[in-house]
Amino acid sequence: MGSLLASCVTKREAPPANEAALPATGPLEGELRIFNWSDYIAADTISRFEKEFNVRVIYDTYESNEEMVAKLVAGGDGYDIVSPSGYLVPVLIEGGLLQPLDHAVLGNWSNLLPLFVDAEADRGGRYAMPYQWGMTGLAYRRDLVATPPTSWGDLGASALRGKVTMLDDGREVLGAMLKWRGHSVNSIDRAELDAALRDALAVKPNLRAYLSATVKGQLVSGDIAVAQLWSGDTRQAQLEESRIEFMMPREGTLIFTDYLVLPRRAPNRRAAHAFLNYVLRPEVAAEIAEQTGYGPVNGAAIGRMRRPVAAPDGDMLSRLEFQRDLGAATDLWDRLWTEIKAG
Ligand code: N2P
Repeated sequence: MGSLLASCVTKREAPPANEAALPATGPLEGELRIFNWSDYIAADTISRFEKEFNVRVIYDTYESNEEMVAKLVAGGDGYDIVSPSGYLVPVLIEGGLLQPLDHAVLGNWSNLLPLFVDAEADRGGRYAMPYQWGMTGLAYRRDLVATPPTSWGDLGASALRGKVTMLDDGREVLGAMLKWRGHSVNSIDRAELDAALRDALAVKPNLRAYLSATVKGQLVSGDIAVAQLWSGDTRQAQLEESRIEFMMPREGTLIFTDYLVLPRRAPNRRAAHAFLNYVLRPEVAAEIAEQTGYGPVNGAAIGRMRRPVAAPDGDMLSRLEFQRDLGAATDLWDRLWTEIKAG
């Protein structure tokens, strides 16, 4: 992804002719193509939208930002909505890969918590609508570990050999190894990154695989005892197996907000806006957050949830770090991740 992104940003495709949002008013197109993270929507969100708005939705999923960006940069898939993490939003905007939002048709926007609207990914939401937030930590089966994990270093514990996974995501794997040694998840320091590479390669023989959302089934079956995993996906797994726990390693971890954006060439601009405004409804947002286990960014949704994820408090917050764009170091990270996967 690094080189793809870097080249598209350097080439700097001309931004859309009219930098102000083109109007998204008028009759909806009959089709909408959505590309979202897997297990990141409620069971009925799409079918209810299709019925109410008379739009046919094609819904595809991915497992990492890299996978999504590769498709976006290749330009061939005609998606109307994709869901990048916050650190990618400025890169996609800079690269001219997004179209601005038309706030005139996003009447439910004010339901969003100001904290998320004012986030540095895209202050005020010119291009990106906050969708959900979450954290990365360790999901583990309390019945399958002798002592609960406390540190990122526990992924390498020999007692767990073959019963451990890490996310299939370079930012996550290198980020965790950096945190383990007390560094930033956004480090661009060569020595710190070389150490993170060595640590990742040292932990690798202990791993069953690099796996993302799909690891849930293996935690439930007990094939995997400890997994680096996102908070919401862990909550989904906990509904099936109550012996699954989630913990934040003592060295700290990353917190993310994911956004909904319209790729520059999104063919169904009006239907895409209708979907965004639909997701901004309190009851729709509440259902999505409830069923996926992630944090709601929609203030009006919180009161409608049975079990809303609480915003991190002071002590937790001090150990959380948002991912940032790595700029020119993206290529280096990309090379290190390739080396880890191959090693
Ligand atoms: C969805 C996980 C998305 C969170 N299963 C990672 N940004």
